[in-house]
Amino acid sequence: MACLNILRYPDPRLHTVARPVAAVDERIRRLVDDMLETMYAAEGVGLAATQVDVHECVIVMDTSETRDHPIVLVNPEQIWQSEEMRVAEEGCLSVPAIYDKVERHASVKVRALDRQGEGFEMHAEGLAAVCVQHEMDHLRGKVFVEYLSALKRDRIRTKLLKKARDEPRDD
Ligand code: GNR
Ligand code: NI
Repeated sequence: MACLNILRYPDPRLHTVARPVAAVDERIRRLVDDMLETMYAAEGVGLAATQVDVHECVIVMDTSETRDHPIVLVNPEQIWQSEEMRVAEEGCLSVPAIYDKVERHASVKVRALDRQGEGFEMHAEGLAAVCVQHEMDHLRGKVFVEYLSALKRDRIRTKLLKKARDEPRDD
């Protein structure tokens, strides 16, 4: 397994739209395992392949307290959403140290393939609902800061560009 580099906003590659996975093969299973290692190392509750510069529809999540319930979603489709909306504070591993409120569906149903290529459905609420909607946005090239005002987004962009300049990473 390997820990992968996470792209940081405003990297334009975060706006790439992911393509569906054609077959859940050894290459995809290796990607999933590397993404899980990367997510746990970064202490995130989710990670989309887009964030590690792989533009295929793959998400990993773990919203358990105990950090031992990995969920793998390949080619996820949202098949239902509650009318009820909820505002929650969000963060993103691609937008470090920035947190702000985003309104999303309170609960959703998602259909996907698992690590073995088997179909399954997941009903998510609470943090899992926030997380799966946040991750599916990444696959469409959307970062949560795009829900914020242009003023906030520009301030975040400037702050992160300055941080990247002052604290370069070798990638
Ligand atoms: O680790 C993460 N925490 C989080 C908290 C509130 C709402 C969404 C998230 S997802 C984020 C990891 C990440 O960036 N996934 O794309
Ligand atoms: Ni994110």
